[in-house]
Amino acid sequence: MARLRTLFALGLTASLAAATAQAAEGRLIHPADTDKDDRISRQEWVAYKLPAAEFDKADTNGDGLINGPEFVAWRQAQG
Ligand SMILES: [Ca+2]
Ligand SMILES: [Ca+2]
Repeated sequence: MARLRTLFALGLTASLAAATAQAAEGRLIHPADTDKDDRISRQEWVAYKLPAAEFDKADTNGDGLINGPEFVAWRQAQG
């Protein structure tokens, strides 16, 4: 019984590690991210001479920051 519990704990740890790895892959590495928090703020977006109107289109979850997946989706929408 104790052995089963240990196996379960190991499985849980492994899935948490996988989730962390996926989040890391979603990191945004972009020169506009001048404070290197892996998000582009509105100030960073405008400072990088990107159109302010496009910020709202790119920020699909409306949290005021462009994360990696949002930026990739916006770039793909640009064609
Ligand atoms: Ca930033
Ligand atoms: Ca966002």
